[in-house]
Amino acid sequence: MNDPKPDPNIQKWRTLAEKEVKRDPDTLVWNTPEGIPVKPLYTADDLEGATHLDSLPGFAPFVRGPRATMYAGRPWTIRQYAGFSTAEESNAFYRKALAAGQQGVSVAFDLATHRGYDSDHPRVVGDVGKAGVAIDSVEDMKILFEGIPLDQISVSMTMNGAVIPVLANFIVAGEEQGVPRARLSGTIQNDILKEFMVRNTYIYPPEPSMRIIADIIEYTSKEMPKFNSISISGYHMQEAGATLVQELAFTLADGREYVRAALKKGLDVDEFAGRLSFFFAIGMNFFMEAAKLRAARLLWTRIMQEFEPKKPSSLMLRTHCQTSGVSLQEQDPYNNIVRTAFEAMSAALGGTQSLHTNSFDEAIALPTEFSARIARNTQLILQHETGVTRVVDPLAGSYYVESLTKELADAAWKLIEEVEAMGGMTRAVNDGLPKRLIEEAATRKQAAIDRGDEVIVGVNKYRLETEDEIDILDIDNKAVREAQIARIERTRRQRDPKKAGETLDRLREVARSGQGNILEAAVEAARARATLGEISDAMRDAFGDHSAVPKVVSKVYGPAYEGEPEYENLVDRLDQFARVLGSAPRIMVAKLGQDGHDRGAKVIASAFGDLGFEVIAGPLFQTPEEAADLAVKSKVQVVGMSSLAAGHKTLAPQLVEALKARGADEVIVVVGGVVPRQDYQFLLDHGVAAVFGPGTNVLDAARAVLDLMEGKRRN
Ligand code: 3CP
Repeated sequence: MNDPKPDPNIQKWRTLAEKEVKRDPDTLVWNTPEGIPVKPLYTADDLEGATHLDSLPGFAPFVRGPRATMYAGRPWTIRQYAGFSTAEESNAFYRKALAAGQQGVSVAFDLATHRGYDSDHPRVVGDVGKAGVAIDSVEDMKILFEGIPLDQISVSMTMNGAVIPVLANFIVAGEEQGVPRARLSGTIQNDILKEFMVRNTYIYPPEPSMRIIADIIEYTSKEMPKFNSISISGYHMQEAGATLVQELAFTLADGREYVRAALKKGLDVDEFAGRLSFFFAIGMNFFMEAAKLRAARLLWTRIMQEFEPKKPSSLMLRTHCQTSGVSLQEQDPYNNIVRTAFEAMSAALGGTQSLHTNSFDEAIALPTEFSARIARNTQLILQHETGVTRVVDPLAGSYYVESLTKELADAAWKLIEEVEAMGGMTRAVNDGLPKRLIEEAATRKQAAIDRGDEVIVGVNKYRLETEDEIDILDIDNKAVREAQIARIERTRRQRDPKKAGETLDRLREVARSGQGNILEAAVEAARARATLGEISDAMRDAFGDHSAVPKVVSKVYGPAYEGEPEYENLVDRLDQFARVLGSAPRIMVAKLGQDGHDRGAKVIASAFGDLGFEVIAGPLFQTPEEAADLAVKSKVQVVGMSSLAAGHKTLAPQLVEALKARGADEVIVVVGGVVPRQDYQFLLDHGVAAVFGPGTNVLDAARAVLDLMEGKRRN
């Protein structure tokens, strides 16, 4: 052996590096959106001060994974999130997927169900069956799981607003399938704080919402020992634009808040802590995402130690992950298969317990059978062909990844302490701090993409001249709605109305008085065939509805563009047009229907405001008529409707008609968001002036809106 002796002299490396790139190697440092400088080289020196290094998997602080053998003993669960319009269709999809290798079920509900409305409610005409399955009562829930043995297959349900009726329906459906609740396994999302921050499918105000969560934790810890009572989610924060540090910090701070709420109910920490679970997004920053999961486990142990649990499992963070939805692009969509595969690998290297891989067409519509198969196979190939499951935590000991783990943990801890100083997450959410920080990060990211600082292949670089059309799934929501209404009517006809009424009265009383368990009362109502809407309304009577005042951040997009001629020219043009008009051009950004995904709307509102528009941010969940009223009252020239949940073909024409009916034909309607190209002509034929699909550069959109306004003024 005469290998040269390693020489770790970093100064020598710097000299050589400088010679190679002909500039100071410090210029190669990449400042990530997290504020973490990523250097071109990491060495043992970077591990100084890291206290987490020598732990073993299965032992606190679980940096290397919650189980001793991890995937060598049992690979992560392949759990694809899906729901298609009706219970029948979704059931058929789950059964096929399970037969083809999927290992757990994960239900996506439609937005009407999320917000506690039955399918026959007039506010949800455009939403029923669109972005998931419509569930109105136990009858739907039973069909959803027909032939799926609920004592063997674990079921995850993404539900937060209408969490009580959905869980109650699930419990009763299990019972009527012959599976007592003690044998039901799975997870309910049940994470309301992030709804107030980013996802917006809340129903009730924060305080009663927190009580609902505590009641669910209490009920499941006593009655359903195999069921995870909550899935504390950072996923939606990253989707809304959060940095990984923000995602990490706010999620863990949310978790701490839920623990406190359960303790306040008088529960012992060891009764419920082992059944708290987490949910993170995995984006394209490959190593940092894997490090994030390691840091999350470290910090959760640190947080849980405060509560002095006796069981080691109470300190253990177990998580589901989903590959990033926002990283998917409409342009050149097959690239999304590659993106998802890298993200899935990163989740596996980070040690996730369960994983959803997105389908390549999900930037545009619900997955087709074809795209869903590729997404599932991405995980099967990872598990069976790549060998990543053979070794626990293979990234351990990497100077870079260990250093990232520490840096992420330190930065997130700082933010967690900031939240703590404010009095905890409920207070911070009420104050609006997390929402504001996330929206600023989202706007900054959009500016970086629009400027081309952040490259997205096929979108702002290497763009195709012509795009092939891909087959997408289009849902006839009228037929779904009619079928659902027929079933609700049948259920109401066949039930004992006295019994249904009495159980609802009892639920209302439990909600109002603060005495008793809400879920327990709702199970009785579900058993008596009270519908999801009726159960939600009984609680609405007691708690009221939450409505948020929309706020828009400013001076983030503009400063990122300062001095760029493209930006300055547009500002000048708008300024000149404002002089012609006698005031700044006015645009209303409208969110219609039950779709609460407002990142796009907020970023547009913020950027347009910086450019010189006067922006009216419409509240969430408006009907087309309500939006038209506000547009007329606010004397806007343009309404920009943002649609991310496939309601555009119903809601945009209704908005155009509602404006006409108010004599406001001159108001220009544009639509932005997740709109498949196949739908553009339909919208244009129905009075929409322009459509801005996914990946639209914000400056291009602003220029187009200005062109439309100038054109209108000339005619
Ligand atoms: C695991 N087990 C093992 C090993 N690993 N046993 C021996 N050796 C091993 N190496 C055991 C576990 O202890 C457990 O048993 C069982 O195997 C299952 O493992 P698990 O790790 O608990 O996995 P799973 O049941 O899949 O649960 C994963 C978590 C759960 C805990 C994360 O909460 C979950 O499934 N979450 C999914 C959430 C989800 O799908 N959300 C969808 C969001 P015991 O239970 O007996 O201990 S979709 C939202 C999309 C965006 C939107 O909102 O619109």
